[in-house]
Amino acid sequence: MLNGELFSLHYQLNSDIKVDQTFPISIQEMTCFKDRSFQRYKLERYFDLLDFDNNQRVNTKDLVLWGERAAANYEEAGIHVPEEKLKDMRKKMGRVFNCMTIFSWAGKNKKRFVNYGVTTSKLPFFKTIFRVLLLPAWHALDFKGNGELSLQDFYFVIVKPIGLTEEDAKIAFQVMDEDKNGMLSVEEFTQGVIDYFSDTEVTKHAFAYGGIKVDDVPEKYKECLQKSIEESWNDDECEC
Ligand SMILES: [Ca+2]
Ligand SMILES: [Ca+2]
Repeated sequence: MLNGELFSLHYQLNSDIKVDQTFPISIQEMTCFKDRSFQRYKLERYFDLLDFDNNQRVNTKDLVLWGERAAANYEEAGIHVPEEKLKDMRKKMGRVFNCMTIFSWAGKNKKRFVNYGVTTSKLPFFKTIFRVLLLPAWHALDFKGNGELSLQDFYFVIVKPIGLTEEDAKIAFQVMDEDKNGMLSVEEFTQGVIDYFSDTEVTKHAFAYGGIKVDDVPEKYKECLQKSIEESWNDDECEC
């Protein structure tokens, strides 16, 4: 039965109800030997995007700079960001980063950052904890105080500050706007970010930080990624 593919478990709850359930668990998943090369690629890419000052480490400075760039984008568009909001952002972004990286320990270099990301993503309750930690960052960057982001807000706040384009913003927004109402809720945003960090296979949230070049990803995932792009980033499973 354990042949490296899927296996089925047939069991009977009682004499009247028969359940035939297929568990989509591969041997790799059961034994924790998942191929994490695509997840590692995404984490390395994120590290490079976040290392604003290009000093091969990420720390609170980078994160605060993210918020300051976001505020500057609003100012440039004629939308004033009050000084209190900026102060609040600096405080919250610093705290968020310290919590997420054990006071910048995990951001000391790319290798450590990636290993830390992979290891923590395997922990129980990772998604719940990550979601809780992301909330203050969301509020810190919600300069307009709307509680949700339009495509333009998303571009100003998340995408442009990390050096990506409007096209990247459209791609990322499309894959994260789950209910297609043209606005990004905190739930949609946090789910996209969490999946970007933790999914080991190609899912639509691999594009949560914009377009990914097929040439850049590990060989095994190129075909899946190409398929996902051609099919407008749907989330159907793809055998890699
Ligand atoms: Ca840096
Ligand atoms: Ca939405």
